[in-house]
Amino acid sequence: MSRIRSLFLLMPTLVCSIGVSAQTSQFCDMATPENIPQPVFPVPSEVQLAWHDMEFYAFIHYGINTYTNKEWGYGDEAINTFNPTQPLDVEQWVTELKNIGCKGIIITCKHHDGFCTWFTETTEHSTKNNTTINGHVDIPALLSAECKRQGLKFGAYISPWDRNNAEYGRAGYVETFRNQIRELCTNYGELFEMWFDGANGGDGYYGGARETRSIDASTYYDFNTTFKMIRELQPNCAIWGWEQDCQWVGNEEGWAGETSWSIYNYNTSSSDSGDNPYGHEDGWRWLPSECDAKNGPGWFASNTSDSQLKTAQQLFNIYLTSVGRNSNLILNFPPGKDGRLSDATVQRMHEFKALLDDAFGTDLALDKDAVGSAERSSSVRGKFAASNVNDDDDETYWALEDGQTTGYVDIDLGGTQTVEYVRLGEYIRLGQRVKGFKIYTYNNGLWNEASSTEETTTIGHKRIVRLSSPVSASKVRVEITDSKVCPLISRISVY
Ligand code: FUL
Repeated sequence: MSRIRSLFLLMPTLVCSIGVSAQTSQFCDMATPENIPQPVFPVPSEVQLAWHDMEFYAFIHYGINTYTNKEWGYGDEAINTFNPTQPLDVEQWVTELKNIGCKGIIITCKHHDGFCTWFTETTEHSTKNNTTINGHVDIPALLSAECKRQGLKFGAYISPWDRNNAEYGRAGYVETFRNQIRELCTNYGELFEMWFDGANGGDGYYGGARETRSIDASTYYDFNTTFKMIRELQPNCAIWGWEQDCQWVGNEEGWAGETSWSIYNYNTSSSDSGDNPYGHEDGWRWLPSECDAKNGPGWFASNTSDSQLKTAQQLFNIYLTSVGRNSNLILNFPPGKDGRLSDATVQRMHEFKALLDDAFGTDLALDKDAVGSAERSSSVRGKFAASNVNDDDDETYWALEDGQTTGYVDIDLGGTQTVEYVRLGEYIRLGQRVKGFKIYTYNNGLWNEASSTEETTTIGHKRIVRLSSPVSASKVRVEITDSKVCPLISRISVY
């Protein structure tokens, strides 16, 4: 065991003995009759816990590039290039995204081209100066209101790199950029996530200079000051990137590792950006991954994107390899020139939704008899019972005694069923623990180990295992075969 790791495991004991804040002391209940397990550090913050629960949300790339068929605008586009042929139908965006299960939407408020799609005071390069019939719109205002109306969370993408701004690369831009973020944090209600793209510097228009500007992203933006401001203005907002609350998974194909730790060992003294689909078993800080993926060929809609959309099965596979592997999924659905999601896009979304419903529509394990190989003692009856895994409450969990790192839960499905997916979850508030597990199915008096195409190593917030083929079973067993310390399992669902 590394020295850092052993220090973290010791931390609760040290902290308890010197007596500290209320927040820490909730982890120091060892001595109480309830017998709450100690945390395994690092553990997620409250912001990160809420972020994990978001699981699946949408990206919307929409702006000047939608009208130029480009992915990266140069920054010299005329303001009226942004020219929606119809009034923006944000109601349609939110309705369709909600229908496929997205819990929130993050929209590009400014991409690398520098065009601000809100009525900003920081630059003239904004929809506020657009004189087309439908282009004079404050898009975050419209979208955040519609998200609120339909019960989705709202988030903002803002590109640090700005190819329009004459001051980009110089001191002046840093304050402008911070003011843009301040506006987004102040005028559009609660943000659940802010996305700070890592693409930085290069050639651009830069107010007419048309040159290449390079910056050192680690110092230029003075992000420490900016992030402090965001935390004051939006205390519940997760900051994406720059080693804050969640990180890029390291690819844009929508997959995290089969082994996927939400903890990470990034090196603050190097340029390691923390991008990694696997995490680190002995990581020193909580830094979970987010998978960003496109529904078609580009991030922005183009004249040809409708003919190149991913199939519903591809989207479903992305869901399994991201949300199903302890990562969050941000899936991009870009509106077209008419300010609507195209008919082809919507049809594909409906097909995708049908696959999700077909796979996960009925939890066969819900509230069925669950029996554990053992159960942690507590003065509170049922506190750590096996029945906590299938009560549809992720705040309750099955636990073993300290020092016990293996054990199993059997769930009686109440009759023979066809089983194809098993979904698991750990009670991550007290740290990510499980390193290995196996699934067994019971049929005709025999237990058989279920085969899966996936490594069954980590669980984390959420793990979905698809069996190699559907199996008839009257019981399902989930056996924890290896864990850092006693496992805490909050969820076993069977589909
Ligand atoms: C990248 C950008 O360069 C792409 O245009 C897109 O916005 C993607 C989500 O992030 O870094």
